[in-house]
Amino acid sequence: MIVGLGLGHRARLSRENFRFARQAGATHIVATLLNSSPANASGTPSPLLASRSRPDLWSREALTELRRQVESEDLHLEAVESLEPADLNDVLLDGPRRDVQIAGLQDIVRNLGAAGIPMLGYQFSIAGVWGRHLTPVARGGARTWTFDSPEESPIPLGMVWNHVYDETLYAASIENGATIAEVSSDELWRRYGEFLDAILPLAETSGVKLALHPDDPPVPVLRGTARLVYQPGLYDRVLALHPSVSNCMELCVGTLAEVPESNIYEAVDHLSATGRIGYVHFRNVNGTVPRYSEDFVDAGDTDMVAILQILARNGYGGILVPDHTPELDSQAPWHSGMAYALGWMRGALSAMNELAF
Ligand SMILES: [Mn+2]
Repeated sequence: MIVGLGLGHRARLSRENFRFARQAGATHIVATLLNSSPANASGTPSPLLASRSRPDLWSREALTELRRQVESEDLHLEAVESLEPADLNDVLLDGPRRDVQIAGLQDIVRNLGAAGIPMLGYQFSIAGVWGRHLTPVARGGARTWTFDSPEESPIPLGMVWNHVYDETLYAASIENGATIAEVSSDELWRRYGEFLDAILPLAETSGVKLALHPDDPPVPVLRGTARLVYQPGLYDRVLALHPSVSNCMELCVGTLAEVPESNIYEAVDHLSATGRIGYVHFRNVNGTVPRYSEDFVDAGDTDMVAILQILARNGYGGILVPDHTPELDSQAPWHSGMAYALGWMRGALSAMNELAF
């Protein structure tokens, strides 16, 4: 298996961070173009991120330049992760610009292929990642993301995830109390199936794999909207929707371990046996829905060595990235947390004779 580093928002795509990744032993990068802000000082993620379509960031030229920058530091650009909410809000909500946005997403996939980037990690989620707080509850008081089922409110108009894609609509909605309609599970799966039908044939001819992240937090309904993959078995339904070899999973071990009354080892065994893992988010967690906290790779409920052994037994030879990790008290909290996770992963894989590169 191969150890990579995810650079989880646009501001992290810097030469310094590429060099940091290489020095910490990563050989591959998963890059995010999305401008999602980390938590503010109180530990609460900024609730109102503006999202606007940025075709300039997703052009063939820009993606090629990103790959060139990554490769100039002796790294490979394995995937780009997370679509801009403003690029698919009407695909998620079945809104008036749905067909225009599908065409835009087809352009993105085409451009990734032309730029030699083999994977797109994505989520198909209306409420998105929501309700977590940075809390000092990991080992030694390290700050980490926690979830404790906060009270849910419906989503205002002009918003998907915690991103506002239409400020006028959003402002009016806050004024008059209007919210998006409830979305049933059947309806969400219908929209998702149409999305896959429109994108996957092109992805396959472009040499790009689409890797779906599970819904985090993994609950059936959040803020009045159904969730797609909130149990490991629902990936079977995703794979059954379309037979394309480009229809893959972004296997987030942490998210799947948050699922109550589910066995993470059986889940990883079953899913890795399909051969359809695009790449792995290698993350540990304490607890399950309705209350959990993310933890160090060697400190949560999951035996991550056992996870590696299952992946190895099923022939998985792809990329593992740390996803998130608790932050270490230091002048570089994010970097030190990541360096710790990367070192642990390389050590475990080396001991198993499973470390590639
Ligand atoms: Mn993840």
